[in-house]
Amino acid sequence: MRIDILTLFPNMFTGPFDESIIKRAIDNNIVSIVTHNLRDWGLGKHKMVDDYPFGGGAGMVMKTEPIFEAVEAIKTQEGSDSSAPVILLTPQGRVFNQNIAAELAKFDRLILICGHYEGIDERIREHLATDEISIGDYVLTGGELAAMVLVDAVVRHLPGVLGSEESAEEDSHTTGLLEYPQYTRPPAYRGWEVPQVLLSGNHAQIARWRREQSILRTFLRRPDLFEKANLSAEERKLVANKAVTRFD
Ligand code: 9D3
Repeated sequence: MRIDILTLFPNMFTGPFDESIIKRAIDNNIVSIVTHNLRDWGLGKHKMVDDYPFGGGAGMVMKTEPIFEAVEAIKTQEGSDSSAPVILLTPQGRVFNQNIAAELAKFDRLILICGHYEGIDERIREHLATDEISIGDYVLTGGELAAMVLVDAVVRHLPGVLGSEESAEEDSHTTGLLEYPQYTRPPAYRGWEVPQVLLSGNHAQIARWRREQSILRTFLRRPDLFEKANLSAEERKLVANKAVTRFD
């Protein structure tokens, strides 16, 4: 997959993509992440990329021409795949989630546009972007961190990025439940003990305990996920019997 990112702050991307799993994916040629400085398509000798809003008001608006011309130039680089989604990161977009990440991972090219300043000329939204994505209901200073979040979540889905153990583990997220508590050595630290069942070696019992913990934890912390979770009648009863004791 190739991911092109248009931004006024390309340096913001160097740190996060130069570590750990994303770095390995890049080194293994599973993904190539190309940042482009929008300033390179800026207008005039000042390389202008933003301007005052028509109708007045506070803040600056990102200009249309640099972004259109940047996307058109980028599209012609390396096989002009015109089916590549052009994704605008914006607080007004649809809210990103694991399903969207999996869907985006199926494309062999993505083009991301990071907004900055108070906004972006509406014609970019209307005539250039094919998708608009927000990463949640809080205000960032720009689309860059949102683009990094999106890239990280998408790249994890590409074949060969995760080990077989990790990708199997991903299924636990697809069950729609939160993860069970994990422990490692030592078995006791400052008197805080690891649950006995995990030291028992009884794998059937361990599996049952973990499933139960996942269910109870999801019920208590994420009622929205619990409602949608794929649970047996027995498992739902378990919660009715056990979880209530927490509210006593
Ligand atoms: C004055 C109204 N503001 C909207 C809440 C304007 C505004 C604030 C911050 C417009 C853009 C931004 C910068 N944020 C993003 O570009 C952004 C974002 C976000 O702020 N939250 C969650 N997801 C995203 S994706 C891009």
